[in-house]
Amino acid sequence: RNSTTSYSYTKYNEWHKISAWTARIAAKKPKLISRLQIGKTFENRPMYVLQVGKQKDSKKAIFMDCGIHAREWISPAFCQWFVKEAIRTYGKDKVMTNLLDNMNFYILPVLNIDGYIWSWTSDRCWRKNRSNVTSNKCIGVDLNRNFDAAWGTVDASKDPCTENFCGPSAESEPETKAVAAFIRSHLSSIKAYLSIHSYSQMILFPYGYTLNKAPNHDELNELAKKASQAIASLYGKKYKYGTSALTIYPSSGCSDDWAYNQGIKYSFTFELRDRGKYGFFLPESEIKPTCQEIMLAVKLMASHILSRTM
Ligand code: 0X9
Ligand code: ZN
Repeated sequence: RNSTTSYSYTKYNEWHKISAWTARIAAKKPKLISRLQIGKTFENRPMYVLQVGKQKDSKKAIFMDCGIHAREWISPAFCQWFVKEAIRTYGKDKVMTNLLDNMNFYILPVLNIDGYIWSWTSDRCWRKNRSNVTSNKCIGVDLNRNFDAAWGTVDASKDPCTENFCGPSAESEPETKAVAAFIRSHLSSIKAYLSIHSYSQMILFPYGYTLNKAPNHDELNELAKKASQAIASLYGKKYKYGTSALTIYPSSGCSDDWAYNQGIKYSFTFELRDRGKYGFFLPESEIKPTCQEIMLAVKLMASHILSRTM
């Protein structure tokens, strides 16, 4: 993999190519896409969200974060795929046309940009951001432990040298703060929060930090089940579904639980392919089928959410 490789939806793209792509696609489809800057990373890089939808001031929206964990490269690949497919099928596919006519998608293609770059240049297995305010000896906060949802409790470490270091305080990290501030300022429109990760093939919903059931547990479970069936209908891949705490493991400070507690009633985490054969090093040949199957799930969920929040 070298710097002469050009941008492709079926390859893993370096950050500078994804960044250029956000500008290019917004310029190419100004009626459907706007690029917003929601903040800056620890290393001062601008964080971009693509707003995708026909009406710029839509009353309904879905927020999707990709790349909160640096090494989960299939996640940013899916956010890029989603935007491409949305504009490609708008006006052709009934479901997508209805979605984009009636709601906005806020797509954050890479939440943890500094970490993503580090995973390309220095350590392919890097998970956290690159913040070093708390320690000279160890770098990085796990941004999916840094949200203000039972912060610093289950599966969160106060030791900066661990993979699940939750930071000195909730929202201590500029990346977390930028996302949380954006969500807070769009709470009247955002109906759903999707957080895209890998790997293990799961569809998770609140809570992660407690075994208690969420108030609308049954609806979330039913929607996750239908999404899982939609995924399996394409290539037969099995995605488990259930609450985070019971299905993957209990953990605190995650973006999905925080968003849910802000009143966003539809909050899901997707763990994409595979189940461990390649793990984070999913071959590029699996980008397309993975994105295709997850696209079905996201469209199904979005349609349900649109009809239920009319
Ligand atoms: O541990 C995580 O942050 C996620 N898994 S990963 O292997 N991609 O790191 C799962 C988060 C699930 N959501 C909650 N626990 N709230
Ligand atoms: Zn992850």
